[in-house]
Amino acid sequence: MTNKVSILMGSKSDLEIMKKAGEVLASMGIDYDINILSAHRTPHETIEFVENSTSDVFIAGAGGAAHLPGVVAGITTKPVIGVPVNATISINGIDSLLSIVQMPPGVPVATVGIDNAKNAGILAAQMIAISNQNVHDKIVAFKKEQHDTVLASNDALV
Ligand code: RP5
Repeated sequence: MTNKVSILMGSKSDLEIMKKAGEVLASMGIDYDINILSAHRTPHETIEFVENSTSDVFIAGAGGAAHLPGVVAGITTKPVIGVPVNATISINGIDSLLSIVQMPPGVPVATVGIDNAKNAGILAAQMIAISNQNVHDKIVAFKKEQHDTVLASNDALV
C-alpha cells in the first residue's frame, strides 16, 4: 500500500507557505496531493474531499480565523497537522496560531509554528515512517545531514 498525504489550504494566498510541506514530502518520496479548499468559502467541497480521501495524514494551513485544520480534524479519523499562516489579514499569525491550536478536547490538531509548513511536512513524514521503512531511512538520513551541518558550522567558527 502506498502512503499518501493531503495538503489543504484555505486560499491561493497560502500557497507560497504551504508548498514547503510538499517539497519535504517529495524529498522523502511520499506521494501527496495539494488543494485549495476553504472551511468558510467552500465548506461543502471541503467536507466532500476529506470524506472521500484515502490519505494517511492531512496537513491543513490557513490564516486569520483559521478553521480549516479543525474542520478537517472534525471529519477524519486520520492525524491532522495544522499550519498557522501569517496571512495579510492576520495579526502577525497569532490569531491563526490560536485558532488552530486551541481545539476542544477530543479533536486534536498537531500544530506547528507560524508559517512553518516545512515542519508539518517533516512531522507527516515521521508519522508515515512508523510503518514505512523507506521513509524511515530518509528521515534518518535527513537527521544525520542536519546534525552534520550544525557541527560543520561550528567547526567553521574557529
Ligand atoms: C484564510 O483567509 C486563508 O487561509 C488565508 O490565509 C486568509 C486570507 O485569504 P485571502 O483573502 O487571501 O483569499 O481563509
